[in-house]
Amino acid sequence: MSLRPTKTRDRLRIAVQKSGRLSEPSQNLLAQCGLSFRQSRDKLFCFGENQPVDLLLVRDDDIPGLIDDGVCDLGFLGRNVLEEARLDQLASKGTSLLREVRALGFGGCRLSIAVPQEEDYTDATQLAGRRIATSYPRLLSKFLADRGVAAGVVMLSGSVEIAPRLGTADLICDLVSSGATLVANQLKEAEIILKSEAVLVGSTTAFGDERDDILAMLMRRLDGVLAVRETRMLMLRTTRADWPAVRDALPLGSLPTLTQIDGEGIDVAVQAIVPRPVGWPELEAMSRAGARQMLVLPVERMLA
Ligand code: PRT
Ligand code: ZN
Repeated sequence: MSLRPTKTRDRLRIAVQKSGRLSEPSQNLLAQCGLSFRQSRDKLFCFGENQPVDLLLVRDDDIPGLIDDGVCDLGFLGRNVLEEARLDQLASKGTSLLREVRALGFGGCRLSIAVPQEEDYTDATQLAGRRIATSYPRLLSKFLADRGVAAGVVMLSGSVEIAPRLGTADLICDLVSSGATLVANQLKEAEIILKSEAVLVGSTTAFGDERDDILAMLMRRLDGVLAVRETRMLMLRTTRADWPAVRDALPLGSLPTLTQIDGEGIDVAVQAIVPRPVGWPELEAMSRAGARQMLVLPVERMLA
């Protein structure tokens, strides 16, 4: 199959990180959407077996360009890489077609400026005149410009955290998740520049061919998968007399259905779709209001 961009196509092509943090969760998400693939011998291409959706396995840094060139229609990417690429395109071309289609809820991290642990950091004015090492020069420069701070931006493509010890920079601006890497390098988080997670990236231009319907199918399924991740089914029993108090104690946003379960009409069963996990304090509040036999269940599939 040719990978050259063509004007019209009847299959959707998605760029996925070949190996790395986003590779497996991205492919799992597509599997949850009911898509199955057959991988090519060179492991660079996955042919969609049950839907007209194929995958191209690449380095994450190549994904913005592949979408921009029309080689791929969508991609799974960290918001940090997307936003850096968008700023880069805006600076070089004055425009960017890249857009965040959905936030996916995995690969969470922060792009942050870190300073030496012993530094008493109060605000961004302290960054003035210092050299900051980063792989995200556009995002860092924008942050500094927005605050009117003049600092040096030192571009490094890797091992940013050791730059202060090597003397190539004073501070760093890098991705942080647990914070362990910063601690190991005697640094601490001072400013969060961007809160990131994996996102589905696409282009602002419509396809005008079969891909529009395939994309609509994929988004319907993806939204279903993303919605049920947080959704819980809550089941409980109560009496008709207690129901008003129990209803008031239901987690915010619950959609309850009431069923009468005995001839006298005293006991009722309640089923409620709750848009997020239900914690012990909420169950205890419902119990105080008169709820019994409470069950919280995960939801496997949901189609609105
Ligand atoms: O080979 P390829 O170019 O495709 O992969 P890559 O090495 O560029 O990317 P990869 O797989 O490391 O990360 C892909 C995406 O995962 C990133 O763009 C982020 O959106 C997201 N992500 C989430 C992270 C982290 N968490 C993360 N902790 N990316 C990198 N890190 C690194 C960070 O750079 C630092 O070195 O982990 C270290 C910090 O981690 P903590 O836990 O010690 O704070
Ligand atoms: Zn990369």
